Amino acid sequence: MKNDLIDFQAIGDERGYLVSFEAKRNIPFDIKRVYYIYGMNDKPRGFHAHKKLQQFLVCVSGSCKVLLDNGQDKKEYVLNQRNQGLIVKEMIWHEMYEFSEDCVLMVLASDFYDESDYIRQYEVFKSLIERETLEFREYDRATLECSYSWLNDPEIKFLTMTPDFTKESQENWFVSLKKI
Ligand code: T46
Repeated sequence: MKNDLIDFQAIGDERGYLVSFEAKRNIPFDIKRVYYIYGMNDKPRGFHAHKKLQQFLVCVSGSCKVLLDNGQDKKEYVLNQRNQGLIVKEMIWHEMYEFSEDCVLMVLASDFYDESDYIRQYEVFKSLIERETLEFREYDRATLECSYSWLNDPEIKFLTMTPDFTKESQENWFVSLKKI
């Protein structure tokens, strides 16, 4: 998974630091909502993905860990820099945990709160990801030749309920496809 951490310029002088976020300038979406969570304990939060929402997480006080999971790879991030944030795009499963006592996690979001945008069951998330990554291709002769060994693999044969077949019967079936 590519690095989703973004560093921001902190403008500092003898009075302290200032960090600013601007929609579509240093934040890659229009900001429609800002919220923050605080007073966390050892109970992890998150455990969902959003269908369309994009978010940007900044730990403005203390620290926490965030796990991002795109359905194929998982990556853990530590948020403990005031001038660094984590992009959480749509269809990314996220979990937050190991909050320090003083943790305040601020979130910039691309849309208003909408519970119907949430996917809160991991199995549903996984099946939606798998559907997105399915690739359709022509059933050509190369596929036919590969499929002979796939379909004779005992586990695949069992799972797909494929009956016994010969190369010749498979060839006849393939030729018949062209007539449809
Ligand atoms: C994320 C982390 C950091 C609202 O009414 N409005 C809102 O804008 C939000 C975000 C939540 N809620 C309600 C929905 C629930 O009844 O507040 C309750 C707690 O929300 P949730 O269980 O989603 O809280 P977290 O901390 O598990 O997750 C939230 C965001 O949903 C999530 O995307 O990144 O904060």
